[in-house]
Amino acid sequence: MKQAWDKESLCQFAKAKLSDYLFIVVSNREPYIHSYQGNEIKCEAAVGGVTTALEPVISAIGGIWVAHGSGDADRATVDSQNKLMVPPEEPRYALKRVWLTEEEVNNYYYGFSNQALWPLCHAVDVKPVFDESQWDAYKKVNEVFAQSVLEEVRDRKALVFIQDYHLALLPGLIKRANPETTVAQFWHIPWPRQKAFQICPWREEILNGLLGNDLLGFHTVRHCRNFLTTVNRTIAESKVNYEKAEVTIEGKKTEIRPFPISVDFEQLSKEAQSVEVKEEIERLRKELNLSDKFVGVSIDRLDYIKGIPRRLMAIGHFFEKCPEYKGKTTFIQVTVPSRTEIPSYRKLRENIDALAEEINLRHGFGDWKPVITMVGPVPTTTLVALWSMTKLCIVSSLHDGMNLVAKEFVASRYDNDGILLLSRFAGAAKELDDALLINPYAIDQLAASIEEALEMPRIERYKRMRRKRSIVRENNIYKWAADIILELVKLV
Ligand code: ADQ
Repeated sequence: MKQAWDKESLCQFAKAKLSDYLFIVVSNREPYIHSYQGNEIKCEAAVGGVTTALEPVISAIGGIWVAHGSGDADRATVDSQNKLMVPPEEPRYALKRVWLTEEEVNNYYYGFSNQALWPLCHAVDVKPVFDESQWDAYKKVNEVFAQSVLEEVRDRKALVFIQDYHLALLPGLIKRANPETTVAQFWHIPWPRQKAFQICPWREEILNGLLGNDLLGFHTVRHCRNFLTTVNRTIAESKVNYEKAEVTIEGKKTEIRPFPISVDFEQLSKEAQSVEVKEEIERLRKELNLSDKFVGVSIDRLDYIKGIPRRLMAIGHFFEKCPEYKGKTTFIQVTVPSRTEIPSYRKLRENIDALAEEINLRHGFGDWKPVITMVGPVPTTTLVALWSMTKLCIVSSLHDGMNLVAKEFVASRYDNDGILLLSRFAGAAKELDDALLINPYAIDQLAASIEEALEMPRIERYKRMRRKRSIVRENNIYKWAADIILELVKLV
């Protein structure tokens, strides 16, 4: 078996390749957030793919992570340059905070980023809102980030690695001010088809911002191609080379590459075998009154791209079509609320609650509920317990850049059992084609796939899960970071 990348090998590799450079990571969200709890200050670490992959790198070589300081005690914990050393238990790199007013956050984050760019990049029911003052705030905030980065770079050899769609103008701003700096960005959401992107009134500014990058990464080849076509048809002076996947404007080149993000496979697989997870499974079975019932699980950030209402409708159809499963199968839907300031997100929550209630009223009896909903952030032990105890995990996004839940579920199943129902429209479907691939819009077909999953012979389940596990084991989160570094060092 090929040796997979791990934290240790990634750190060694980063040290060997990047030590001569000032390494700067930029993201909207900070890796550590400080908040008051009474008179005490509490520090919380952000969990997620990006911190898992980039914190070992930046800790190994040192550097600066620039992010929006959003905690109420963030200002109280930085020095006069808005910096503090982190991780708190073993300080290795500087977190530099950028300050934004409440109005800027409303217009740049909840506004342009999440009501214009987010729906623009996802082919879903919600359409983008293009508001001039939100766009102005987006430009201003990108400039604030640029200034913070440029203060650090000055005349040093620097590599700047930007995260996501909140900062589309930042690469252009850095490159124009300091052409010697190497700039890369990873776009965590899909890039839409050219025709869909054309409705954006500021499409040229956004593309020119992104073309400030030397390297621009997406999850899939399809997103890369969509981006190349969008540039080709929008920016008259661009030269697009599809074969090499690069764009040139006035001699400045941007490479476009797929880097499918992933999870810490070994860590999740190990955690799934822990005593804590076994105890958590027992607790959940007792508390949720599951005894030996088949369990289906879905875990999502509460977002309209995740296709939760249609999934619940399919579960309702499934019980109508297969009444023999009544009393024997329970679906657990875990959602963590997000962007609750945006009306479409609030409405979604109400819609989900009403659908779950309706299914329970229609099909439930005695103390058996067909659907159990859990709302709020849940500890990893509970998530891993849910993935470990379930017969099937349903990921039915209408459109999703990657979807980490699909890979987390696979990583948790060290027993090689369990079935993944995975939307064809999630980036993860490209790698995990041994899942039962579904069309999340076809509610009857999704109901039929649930039945197929529950009836699937054990040997077939094992075969499919083993293949998926070998893919996620190899293409893990450390490989994601190593592949980006490898590409970056070719450019410097
Ligand atoms: P998201 O849209 O947030 O990410 P996803 O990739 O599914 O989507 O990641 C969500 C993360 O939140 C997972 O790690 C999951 O375990 C966690 N989570 C979900 N519910 C939770 C709960 N109740 N409690 C605690 N944790 C919970 C965006 C893109 C994706 C892309 C990622 C990474 O939309 O397509 O995969 O970035 O690039």
